[in-house]
Formats: sequence, structure tokens, C-alpha cells
Amino acid sequence: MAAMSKTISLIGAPTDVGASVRGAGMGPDALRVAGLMDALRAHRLEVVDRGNLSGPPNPWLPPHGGLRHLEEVVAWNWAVYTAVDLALSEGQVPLLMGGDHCLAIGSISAVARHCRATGKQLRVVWLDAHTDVNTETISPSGNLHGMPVSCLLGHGPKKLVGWSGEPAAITPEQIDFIGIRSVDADEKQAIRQLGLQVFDMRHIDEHGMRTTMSEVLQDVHEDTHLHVSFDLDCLDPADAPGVGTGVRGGPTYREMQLCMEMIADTGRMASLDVVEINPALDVRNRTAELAVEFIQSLFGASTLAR
Ligand code: HAR
Ligand code: MN
Ligand code: MN
Ligand code: MN
Repeated sequence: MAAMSKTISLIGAPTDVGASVRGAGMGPDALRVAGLMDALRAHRLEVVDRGNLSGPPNPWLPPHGGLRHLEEVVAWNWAVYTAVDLALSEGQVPLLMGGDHCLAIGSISAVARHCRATGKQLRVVWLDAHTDVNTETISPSGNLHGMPVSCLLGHGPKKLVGWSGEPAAITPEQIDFIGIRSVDADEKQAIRQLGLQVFDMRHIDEHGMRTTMSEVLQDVHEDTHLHVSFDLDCLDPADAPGVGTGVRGGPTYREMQLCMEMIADTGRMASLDVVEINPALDVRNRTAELAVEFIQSLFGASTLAR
């Protein structure tokens, strides 16, 4: 494959403050131990590891006003926002290593601001078993990793909304969900009201991954900045046991590879989150190793033509 011109910037955010299961804070090191840097370099990609961000510890408290650990989630996301903003301003491709999925608030807010400044069209592909469209009023858990999409759409606690410089970082048309199979009752209603495009497992069962991804990527063009938010629980827990909220019935290994390869083929992926790897629940780092394989594919490694 041809060398990609942009340097990939690895940013570790070792926290699980947004989750209900402890352990995702060890995700960044699990990815490093699984050889993420060398795997990308083997494909002649430039990679720098910026190390881990720092932030408050997990106080492990019950929800307050429908939200758990709001202050800690704000602090971690601010660190992520700053680091992703810096990487983008230096012309790099930020690869956020979570950490739980609440961190997408900071990451995508920074990307949205960058796109506005550079005139790029932002598109987000959300790979997940869950839609993460809860709010503090409808969430059954109060866990902020179930709410990042709402915050990005402008519906969430004030402290986590508006970071991109606009009331909402993205509009519902800018995000597509893939692999969905667990949506809470009120969350379903929110999805309908917002008009979100959810390509759930039923859609993939009926139409296949190829047709699904063709639909998702059809309006990606040369001015598109494609952001991929990859929650490892998108995969089947039989393949990826190291996640806190696994749901059976995910895409197969080959379906997921095709998804990644079709994203790579666009040549427009310019930022990436890899979240929810929980080494405390994993089996011999299998989930992190699988993540490394899929990340390689996202950067075009398995496409023979390149
Ligand atoms: N929907 C559930 C909640 O809000 C669980 C979703 C969070 N799980 C994640 N994020 N890993 O995708 O509590
Ligand atoms: Mn998620
Ligand atoms: Mn999930
Ligand atoms: Mn769409």
C-alpha cells in the first residue's frame, strides 16, 4: 500500500468514569501491548505516541441528577478535546485510545470545530452495539458513556454541550450508526424524534454489510472529513470478550473487516476513536489484538490494491 502522508497521533485517555463496569481505563496500554504502533508502522504509516492524558480518578459514586461522575467526565473530555484539537492543528490524524465512550464528546467536538474552520464536511460513523443517545432524563443507568451522541447533538448537560463553538457539534444527518442491537425504550423514541439513521443488526442481516456500507458512505466526497467512533462492543462478545457491556449477535469477523475496508477505500478517514476495551474482562488481550487488526484495516492495510 502507498504510504499515507499524514502522521497518526496516538492519544491515550485511561479512564472509565463514564461506565458502570470498571476496567476500560486500562484500554490504552492494552492497545500498546497488542502492538498497535508497530502494526501501523509495518504498513509504512507514520505514527507518534503522545502518551496518556491525565485526569481525575474514578470516584465510583451513584448518579446525581441522572448523571454519574459529571465533573470527572467533563475533566477527561476537556483533556481529550485539547489533545485532539492540537493533533488536528498540526495536520495529524488523531487516534484516541479510550477509555470509555463518553470520551467521544471531547474528541468529536474538537473534530467538528476543526471542520468548521477548514471548510470540511464532517461525517461520523458510529460502530457500536448501542446508539448512546440517552440523556440524563431518560438514561436507565446515568452512565455518560450511554449519552455522548446526545451531547454532540446539543442535548445533554450544559457542561458537556457546545464545545465545538456551536450549540450542536453535529446534526442528525451527519452521523450513521452500524451494528446496533441494544437500545433502551426511551432511547428508541429519541432516535425517532431526532431522525437518526440507524443501521441495526437487522438491517445488516437483511441487506448485508456491503449494501449497508455503500449506503452509509455514498455521500462521502473529497471535502469530507470522516470520523470513525469504534466501540469494541460493536463486535460479537464471542470474538471480543473484553468489553463491559457486551451484547451477543454482533457482525462476524469478515463482516467487520469489510466494513473497515470500505471505510478505508474512501480515503477520507481523518480521525478515530477506539473505545470500551476492558482488559479486566479480556482473555489474554484478545480484544485489544482484534482491535489492532481492525484499526490496520481502517488505515487501508488489508486492501491489496494499495
Ligand atoms: N444504553 C445503556 C445505558 O445508557 C448502555 C449503553 C452504554 N454502553 C456502552 N456504550 N458501552 O456504547 O446505560
Ligand atoms: Mn458506545
Ligand atoms: Mn457500546
Ligand atoms: Mn446518512
